[in-house]
Amino acid sequence: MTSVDRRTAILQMSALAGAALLTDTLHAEGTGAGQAAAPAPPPAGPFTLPTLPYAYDALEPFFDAETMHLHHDKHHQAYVNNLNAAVAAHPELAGKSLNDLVVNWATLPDAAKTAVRNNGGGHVNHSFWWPTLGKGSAAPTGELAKAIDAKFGSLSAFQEALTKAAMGVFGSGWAWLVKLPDGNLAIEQTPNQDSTLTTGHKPVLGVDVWEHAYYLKYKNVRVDYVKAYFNVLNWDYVSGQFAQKA
Ligand code: MN3
Repeated sequence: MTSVDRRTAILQMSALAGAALLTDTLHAEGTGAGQAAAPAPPPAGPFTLPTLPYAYDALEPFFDAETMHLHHDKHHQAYVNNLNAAVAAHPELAGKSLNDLVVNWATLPDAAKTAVRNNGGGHVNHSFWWPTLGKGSAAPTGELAKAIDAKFGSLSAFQEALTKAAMGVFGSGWAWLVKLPDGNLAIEQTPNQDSTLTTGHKPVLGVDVWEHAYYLKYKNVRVDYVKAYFNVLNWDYVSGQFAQKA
């Protein structure tokens, strides 16, 4: 049908059915009661879910495969989708890097702040986190081993301090080992999906203490999950990353 034919057909239909039909149609569209379109899929970019750098069952029995599927494929994906939706809704965010958005979320327009803080934070935190897990060596090496000993006295004292911080997060959040601008190590907590990058503190490693990270396997016993975390912390990777950081 050509466009002229289509217009003719529409005019004929209008003439036959009269203004009442048109009014009904408009009314139905306005309320969503007519042929409502399915919700638009989230934008596919600019941000994308990184692939898990090991198999979903690679961290068994400490982190179970079902939790890893949900955590990576659903929770992390949701942060990515919501961040992409925020960027689509706020053209002034276009072209900004993930780090730029997360570091500067507080300077963004009010309508975009919360979405970027929560979902940009969720994306940056989880993207950082997955590669720090795996079954590497049982202890830090090189510069990181020296720095942990210097700051905490021993690896076990550090583990105790991080566990205490993880247990002390009220509700959902993270406990981190960070490198401060002066080069010193510190343990910090962030609520929700706040990132330590916002305060200029570079994460070295961290433990996600949102219930989505452990509830299927560990129920309400967060301390057992934190113990398990130390069994899947990839010290080789973390030590290598630390040595590379300026
Ligand atoms: Mn999580």
